[in-house]
Amino acid sequence: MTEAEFTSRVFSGIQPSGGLTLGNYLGALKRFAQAQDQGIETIYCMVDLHAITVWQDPVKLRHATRELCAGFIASGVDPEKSILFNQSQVSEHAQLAWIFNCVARMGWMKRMTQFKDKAGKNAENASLGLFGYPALMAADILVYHATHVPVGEDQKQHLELTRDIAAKFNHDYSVDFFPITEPVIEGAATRVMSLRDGSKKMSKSDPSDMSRINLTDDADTIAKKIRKAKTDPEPLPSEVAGLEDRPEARNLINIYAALSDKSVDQVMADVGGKAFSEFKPMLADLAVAQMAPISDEMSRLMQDEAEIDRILTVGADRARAIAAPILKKTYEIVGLVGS
Ligand code: AQP
Repeated sequence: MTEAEFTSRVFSGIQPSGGLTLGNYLGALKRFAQAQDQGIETIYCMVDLHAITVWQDPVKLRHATRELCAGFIASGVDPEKSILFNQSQVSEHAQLAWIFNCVARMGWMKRMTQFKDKAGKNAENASLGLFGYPALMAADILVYHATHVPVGEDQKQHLELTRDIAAKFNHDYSVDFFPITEPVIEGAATRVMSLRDGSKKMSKSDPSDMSRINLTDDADTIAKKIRKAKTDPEPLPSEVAGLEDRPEARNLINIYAALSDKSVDQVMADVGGKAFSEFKPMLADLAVAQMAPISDEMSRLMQDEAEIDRILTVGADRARAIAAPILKKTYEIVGLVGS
């Protein structure tokens, strides 16, 4: 089998490790819905096994998984058109991850910046799961022979590792079995930054709630967070080049561009030279107009948890139908008896 024979298939996932942020929406969810609407086969996963690589309260994890499912649907992912499920219901992910634990090298894992960031100074005390996170992520993708993975910029290194694992497996076993996956990191908001610090990624686990816009924030909260977002004293520059070395201004412009589906150049043509006191209310209005309907729809969907669970189970059955034969073939290639 050559690479060209793999049909286009999109896979991506999000951790139910807290509430969804504007970063998750612009960097991932919005683009997931766009890929689905282009008619490509799309598989989207709530990666709960990834979430537990750091401590999760069980009650909160269950809630966050269902809320994440509501977030996917409210952002335009249709469970009829896409396959939508939670990772732990399809055991093939964890089974293939074990094979990849035996393919990936310790040295590769040690280079992962996300591990270093999340483990912090006390790496000896981090879970083994956090260290092996990228092997599970490679399994998530490759158990479907996915060819394209839309993600934010922060996942680039993990996707390079996915390619390395696929290539090493194919090489070690002299097969052309796993595709060399393409990361799809596109658009103005591949890295939405914290509203309090333009050098830090907007993240659902940041201790400061003012650093992020949550998909569940109401209109007043969104407007307040944008009004209070850190900026510098200068007005916006008149050209894109003037945004260099102004990370907070750049971030707000990127968010505006992504929300309005315009390029950064187009946005600068519209708002260049304005004071932040004029620009921030424009951005707040735009954010509220886009986010409020999503937040309302999430609340509506969360009123029927049984229906969310049903959607996840149906999605898991559909996912397993693709994953099981690929895992079986992997076991055969590896030489495991009984497969
Ligand atoms: N700030 C961001 N800008 C653009 N894209 C982002 N993504 C996350 N934050 C941003 C993208 O969202 C998808 C799912 O991410 P995840 O939940 O699996 O993990 P993460 O990247 O670690 O996100 P968080 O919010 O920072 O979670 P925590 O705080 O739990 O670690 C990915 O495609 C990611 O690129």
